[in-house]
Amino acid sequence: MDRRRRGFLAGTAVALAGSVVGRAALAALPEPVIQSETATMPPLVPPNGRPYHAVVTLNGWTLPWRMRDGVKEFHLVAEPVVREMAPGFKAQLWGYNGQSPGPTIEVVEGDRVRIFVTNRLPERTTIHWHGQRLPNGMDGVSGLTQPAIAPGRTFVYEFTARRPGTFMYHPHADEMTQMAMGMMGFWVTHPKARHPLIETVDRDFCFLMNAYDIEPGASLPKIMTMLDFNLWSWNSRVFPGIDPLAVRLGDRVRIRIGNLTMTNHPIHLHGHEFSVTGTDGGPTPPGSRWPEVTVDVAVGQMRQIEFVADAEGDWALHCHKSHHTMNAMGHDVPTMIGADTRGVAERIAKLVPDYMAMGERGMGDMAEMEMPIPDNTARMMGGEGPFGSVEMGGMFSVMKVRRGQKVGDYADPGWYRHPPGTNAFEWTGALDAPARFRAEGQGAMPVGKPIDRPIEVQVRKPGGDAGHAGH
Ligand SMILES: [Cu+2]
Repeated sequence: MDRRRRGFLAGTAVALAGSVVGRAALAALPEPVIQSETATMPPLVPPNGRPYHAVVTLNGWTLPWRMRDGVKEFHLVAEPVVREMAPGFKAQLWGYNGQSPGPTIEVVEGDRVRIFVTNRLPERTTIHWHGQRLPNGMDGVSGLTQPAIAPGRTFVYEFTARRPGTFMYHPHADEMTQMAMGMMGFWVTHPKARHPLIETVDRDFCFLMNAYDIEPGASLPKIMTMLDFNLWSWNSRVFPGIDPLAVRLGDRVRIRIGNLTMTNHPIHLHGHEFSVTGTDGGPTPPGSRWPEVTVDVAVGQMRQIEFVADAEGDWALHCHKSHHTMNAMGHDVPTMIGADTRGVAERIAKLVPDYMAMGERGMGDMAEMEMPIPDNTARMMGGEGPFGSVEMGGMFSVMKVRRGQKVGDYADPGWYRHPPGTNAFEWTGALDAPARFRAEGQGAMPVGKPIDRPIEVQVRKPGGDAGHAGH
């Protein structure tokens, strides 16, 4: 953690001398802080202003600000970035300040906020501050509330963060392209004092859900894709590239989730029940809360869930759409379960080098297959756990609840050591045939005699001739 914190302050946060913005303008601009690492950074303890309990962005970071005459000044730079989406797989995306998504912005209810947005993209952009109460002219909708920010130009947004809660930011200019390329970021406004609907928590995590369509072996997303994305990511990372959520046993935990993909994601947590304590519309009143283990986050929505992490272990946290816990693959693969493909691969391999028959026992083998994949491609599924492959990809992570996790320590504690005798185990005794097989067909409803004559079936077409009616 210390290594990371030092890295955050010294090694990886690089002040950028802009060639885009003139020197006179730079004198008034806060230096943009650029992040080059994909590791989850520790919470940014506010150095000034009203104190708050900072969030932790999964595989992300919070943007430092400059306090100037009581105004919190941030500088976002929209630019092409290289994002490592998983070890061994880098994508060419667009983002902010060196990463996609951009840095999380954290402010306090009532803060005056000034955000400089410099456009280093090859095309125009804006930023919309999703969910904020602000003057209409600061809403960031290209053409509607402002002219678009041309390449090379810097715009200033300024407003008071009026409402505490969970928000995000994203372009509102050529949205289809710019969001498909990864332009988005998280925004948290902390309450300025004790709030009747906002509890103090021990750990406060956040991430945005995004999706990309990148051919195996390629690195640039296809921006015309409407629905058939092949990479389902949290903060532009796919499992096993998503960091675990390290938690101390007994912690009250909040997880804030925003959805900027083109479909809904039912997010499921193992081992605990949570309630939805807020949306991008604000905190939910206690009377509206009920226990859940899965929360569906629709397109353009945000949800914050809360619970007490009272069960030690490694608990999966994932999207419940099973195709969203897989990485890029060919979609045109026929189902081969039960098919005997022995010999087929050898014959096809003579025509197609590197061909491999896929999944005759299900697709689980894919996780372990040492089949050749193109360079710069995340495996379809994998992730080595303590008992073998986790056989997951995409929107999957692990919440690691540990008695010994220190307050404020977000480092991965390693795999859970299960107390002896508490793991599922293999049965090694005798296996009698299950009783239900013997009972089948002999109960209160006998099968009856087999039908020994052909059955004639005729179909009546709607609106067809009644004379052809069958029976
Ligand atoms: Cu999903």
